Amino acid sequence: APTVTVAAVDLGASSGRVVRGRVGPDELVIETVARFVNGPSEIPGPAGRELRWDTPSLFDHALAGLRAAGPVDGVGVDSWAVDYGLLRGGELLGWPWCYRDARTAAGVETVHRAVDPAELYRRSGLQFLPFNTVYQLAAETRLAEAERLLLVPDLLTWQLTGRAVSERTNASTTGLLSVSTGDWDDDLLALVGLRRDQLGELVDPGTVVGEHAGPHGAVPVVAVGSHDTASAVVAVPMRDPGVAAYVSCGTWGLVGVELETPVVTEAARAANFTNEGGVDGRTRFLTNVMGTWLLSETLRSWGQGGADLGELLARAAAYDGPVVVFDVQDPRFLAPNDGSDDQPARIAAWCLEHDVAPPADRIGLVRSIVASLAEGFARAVEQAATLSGRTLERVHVVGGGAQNAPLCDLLADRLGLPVLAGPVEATALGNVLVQARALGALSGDLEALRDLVARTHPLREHRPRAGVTQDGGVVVS
Ligand code: LFR
Repeated sequence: APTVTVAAVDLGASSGRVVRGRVGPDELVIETVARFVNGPSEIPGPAGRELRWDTPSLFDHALAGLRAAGPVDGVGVDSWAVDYGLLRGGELLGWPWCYRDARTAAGVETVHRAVDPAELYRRSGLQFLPFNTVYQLAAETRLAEAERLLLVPDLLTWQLTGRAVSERTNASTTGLLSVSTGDWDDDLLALVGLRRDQLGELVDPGTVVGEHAGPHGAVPVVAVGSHDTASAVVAVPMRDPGVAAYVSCGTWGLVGVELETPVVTEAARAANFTNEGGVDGRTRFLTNVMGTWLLSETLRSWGQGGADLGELLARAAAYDGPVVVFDVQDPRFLAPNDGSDDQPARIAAWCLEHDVAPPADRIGLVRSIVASLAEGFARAVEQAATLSGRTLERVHVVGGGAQNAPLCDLLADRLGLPVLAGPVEATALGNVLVQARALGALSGDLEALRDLVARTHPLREHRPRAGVTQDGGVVVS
């Protein structure tokens, strides 16, 4: 099989990148050719501050990255889930809303008045997150005007090719796709006032969607697992998915296991586990844990951006003062900092409400966040095992969190299982791998793709430390 060179556009909530990958049966090398910051823009609206994505600028960065990547054999796009753009006459009807905007509360009420949450779960298999597209649409005022609704990666794919599709892994995060048929649920579409002809044709990862007329000639655009988490799970180097859990840790920590068939039991719903669509028809049985968002917003409130995170984490690892393990899943942490209320203040308020002293200083706070994330991840791993009836032997951590050694150590200690850290760029790798297979440079199932990752990317093993079962902190909840 020939070697191919492909470009992966990977758009995250806090940063985006364009990665060039060379892939063949024994080769998987990626190089980041462009990296740019992202984040919700706060713009004044009739009802106060609105959080929206400046996708025109974001896509301009992606296009510049594609030019910088030089000649390639394919392009694939992935991004965070649930958010969408509305189009009319080929133009955006305003910047896409960010899922962290508070407008969704009203949408949740509207939908749950019409359909019982237990019934919704049976239909879509999706965990309850207040920002699932179905709730956003119930709060959307411009849907009737729109000719098209495209999720964020499909929007860029449309811009590149002129073809409107709904890639299936990301479509599964809307709450509008049937977990049993894999097709849109007409009753739920009707409930939010969405017509099938407003949606793009459903396509599976691996489909060649069209061509992008780039500066170096026409290039096929390949649908990948366009939900970033779906791409990340492709590149989790699990040798035996039956005994491994994964944590894809970036802005969010997505914690779960891969299944052949969905689990839509009442117990799974109560634990807020989702059945999102994976590449090759697999099920991503996982739950959203708050993730490094807690850290990045804390740093942002200190006016520090991301620059000093490495140093702060190193100091936090050596910190021997009191550590508070708080509930990272408290919904108060979902919203961005605002003028009067930021993440450190919310954590302090949580502590006071639970009769524990808030962290005394910044290093103590960073350490508490790391310990609390590890606790949140550990609980989710245990739930994934119980709900799926599996006995786990190891946990993989991929994404930026794989670089956070204290986090991986605490997770290993708490679970008494080895944690295998890496690759950091799992999402981009998953994107590149699915393209390479679609273009004929690779063959085989996900295990074959993961084997290539394992052969080309060394993992760091964090063994549970003897006698350490938690962080020595106060566990309250
Ligand atoms: C991770 C992610 C999660 C999704 C959240 C919001 O980047 O895609 O999987 O729940 O962002 O879209």
